[in-house]
Amino acid sequence: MRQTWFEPAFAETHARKMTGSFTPNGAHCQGESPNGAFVLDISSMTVLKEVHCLRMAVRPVSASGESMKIEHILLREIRMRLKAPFETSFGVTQDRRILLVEVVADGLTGWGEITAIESPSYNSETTDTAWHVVSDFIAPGLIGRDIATAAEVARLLQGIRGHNMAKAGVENALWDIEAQQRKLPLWKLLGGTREEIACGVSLGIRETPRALVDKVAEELRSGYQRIKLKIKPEKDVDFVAAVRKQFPEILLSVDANSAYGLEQADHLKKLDQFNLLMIEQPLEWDDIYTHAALQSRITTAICLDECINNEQQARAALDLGACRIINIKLGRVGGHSMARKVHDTCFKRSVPVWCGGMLESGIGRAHNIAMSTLQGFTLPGDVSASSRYWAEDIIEPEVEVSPRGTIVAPTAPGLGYRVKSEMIPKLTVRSREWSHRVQVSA
Ligand code: OSB
Ligand code: MG
Repeated sequence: MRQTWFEPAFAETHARKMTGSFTPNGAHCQGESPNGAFVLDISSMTVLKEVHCLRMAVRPVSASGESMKIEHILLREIRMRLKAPFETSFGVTQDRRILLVEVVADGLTGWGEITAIESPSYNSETTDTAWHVVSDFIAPGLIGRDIATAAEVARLLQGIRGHNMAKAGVENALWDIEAQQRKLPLWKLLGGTREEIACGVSLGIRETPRALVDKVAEELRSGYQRIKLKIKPEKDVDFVAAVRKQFPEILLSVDANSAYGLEQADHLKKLDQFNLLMIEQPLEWDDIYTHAALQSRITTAICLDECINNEQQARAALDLGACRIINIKLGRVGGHSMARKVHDTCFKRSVPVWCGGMLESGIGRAHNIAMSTLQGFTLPGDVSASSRYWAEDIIEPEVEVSPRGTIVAPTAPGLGYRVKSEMIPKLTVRSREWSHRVQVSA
């Protein structure tokens, strides 16, 4: 039998009730107690010194002594129309089919948004695949479970391969609940330190360079700190040249959403003359390796978006020299826990990160704001005002951007915005719910 002492914060959370033995096994501690087996993930904790006998709770409790019993899960599909069509290299979107996840645990309600889009053209998930995976695997796997922290959800769902966006919608709702339980704004629970986050905008492809320049001027008047232009073959160099000529000093970047191949490296190299902050995801959505070859041929920093689905892939990309910046999207990496791990890995290596967007409703946007307060988010994100997207958003207050191009992090516990539950039924086209006693579907 060996005993381990953990940092005080860990002792507070787990070291209360039981005695058991354990063997450190990679990032995991496994053991047994009178109440059965337990597994502890110690990857983010520091073991100070080992002694004889491990004291811990088998049913883990949170720092406040509470746990979250997942009593109810409600999955809804809502329809929302963007104010204007948004064109990327993979298509045009205007009518969003958004999945919302509402979870009740210990009497508190938390909200998450599944950021999958309608077609599998950004990554492999869609609104419908997420509906399927939440309905048939995630919700049945979590309902009735008792967890100490939302950070445990990822491990509970690790047997479900992929489907990060579906998982993130559910995990993030539990983060909202945990923050409410601890009476903290979510961003503080996550360890955020920025009270104000820097905002940029992502501009869809336009018909002409002139139309694009006019749009950029409008966004700059609103105060946005960085402009990102969507590009694709035939709608790239001339458009970027026109914007750069008109605005020589602004922070400017481009996003190709995998529209090019390495054989177009010489063409992409023409973008080097425009002093861009980055070129986002020029090559295949799942090909880290070839981005390394491209990065060695161009001077503009590559930022990976689609390619980075977890911490290991972030490490691989950085080790290979496939990018110099990473865009973190909560959905793509599977929720706040993994987003924070990707952030921490980048921060340790002094690699800047920023928060990407998926044309979210206010709920997803509020989660993005919380994540963006972590210290490594040093570049302006694609998190912009509700009114850029929607005639009316589903949260209150709506997300507003200051004339300095920032969003001030909310102070209320949890997400920090009220979900306008009176608005949701009107937008809902289908729903399904689970409770820990009976399964009800509608
Ligand atoms: O690649 O960042 C992307 C929207 C949908 C799918 C992919 C992307 C985007 C955006 C929009 O760029 C960002 C936003 O304003 O939400
Ligand atoms: Mg992108």
